[in-house]
Amino acid sequence: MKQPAYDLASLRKEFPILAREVNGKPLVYLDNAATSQKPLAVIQAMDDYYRHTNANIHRGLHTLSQEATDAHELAREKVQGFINAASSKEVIFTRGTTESINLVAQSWGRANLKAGDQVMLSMMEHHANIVPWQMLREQLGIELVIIPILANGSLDMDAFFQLLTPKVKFLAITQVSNALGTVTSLAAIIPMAKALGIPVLVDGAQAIPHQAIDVQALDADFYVFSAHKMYGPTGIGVLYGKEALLEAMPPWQGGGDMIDVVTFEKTTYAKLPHKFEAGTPAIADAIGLGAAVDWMQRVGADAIGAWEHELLVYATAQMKAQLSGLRILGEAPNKVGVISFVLDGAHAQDIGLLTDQLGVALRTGHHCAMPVLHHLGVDATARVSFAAYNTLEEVDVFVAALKRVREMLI
Ligand code: 7TS
Repeated sequence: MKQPAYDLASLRKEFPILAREVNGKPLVYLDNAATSQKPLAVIQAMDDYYRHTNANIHRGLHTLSQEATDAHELAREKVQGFINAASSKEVIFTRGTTESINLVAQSWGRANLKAGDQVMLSMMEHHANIVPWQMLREQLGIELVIIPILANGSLDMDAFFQLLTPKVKFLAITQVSNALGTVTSLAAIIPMAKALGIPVLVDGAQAIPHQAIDVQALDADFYVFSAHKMYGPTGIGVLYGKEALLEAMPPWQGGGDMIDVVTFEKTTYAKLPHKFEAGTPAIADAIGLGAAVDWMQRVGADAIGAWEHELLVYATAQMKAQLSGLRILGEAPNKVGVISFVLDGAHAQDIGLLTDQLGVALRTGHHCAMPVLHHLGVDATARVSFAAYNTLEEVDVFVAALKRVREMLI
């Protein structure tokens, strides 16, 4: 078995929460696709900000306000470098993936789509990349076309080519499915869409914790993600957009900070990126995101993904060898470290409750991806998802816990 490219034992010590016990057992945290744990570097950056720098930004001439503004904008530059955006103006801070997609749907969508236009999604989108487009359908009368999946959880590329007609005016697609772990073939999909002049939004929420991202190489028009799934804090995320598109889009929310001049007759708007950042932003959270970017770059995003792949291969093999009545949902050839599964005779909720008794944190339910689970014929699964700090020993504890669950329930 390969080892990670980094020192796993010392990396684990950077995460204080991993030292705690749950129900009298050492915590085995395998719910990383829901949210990852946070390293000291992130916790301390936010603590430092509140202890030494806290002030509102872009508003005061006083020293603290300027320092806070500088720290906030430095975080934006870190994100720009992390995803290789051409300019920091292309990095809009939002509350997370969900808010980023709603912003694009309501701003770009309302300005550019009309009744009968099609927005293309895939079968395995998170609800965050379905419901905003359904709301737009109610508002504008657009249509949604859905790229189906194959039995192994891969995208049906033949169907994609057939559905990609001139009626499609926008493509919003996930890079990685949170429910199945499938990595979609964006290198094939995006050029096809771009050849027809169709702008593409990539939901990177489940991709960015596991690999280096280059939005220019991808040629995504919009790329969205949340800090909390990549070792950063909750409450902040990113909308990357190509500058020309963002320039042409109307603001979404109005308020302070996003304006140039306000009179009761007319208001002019601030330049990018502030045009899309109404109100006092999540300053400490942006600084925490910047620290998470530094942390991931220090460890190496690709090194993290490579280790998670080892965990995926090991866990999949152990589960198949040791558990009868197991069905894994999603076995695409290109997967991240996510395993969604059902066990004959054991309800997902019972698996969740019983494994929690043994200190193992995993997720159960529909994972906010009801359409794809229904398509695969289940209402709920149990799901484990790996992060940089997980170990082979933790996989063993998890598989042993599942064996106990089987014995208790059947
Ligand atoms: N898109 C994908 C692919 C996701 O996995 C999630 C969250 C979101 C969007 C929404 O992100 P948010 O930060 O705005 O909430 N996925 C999950 C999950 O799999 N379990 O909990 C949240």
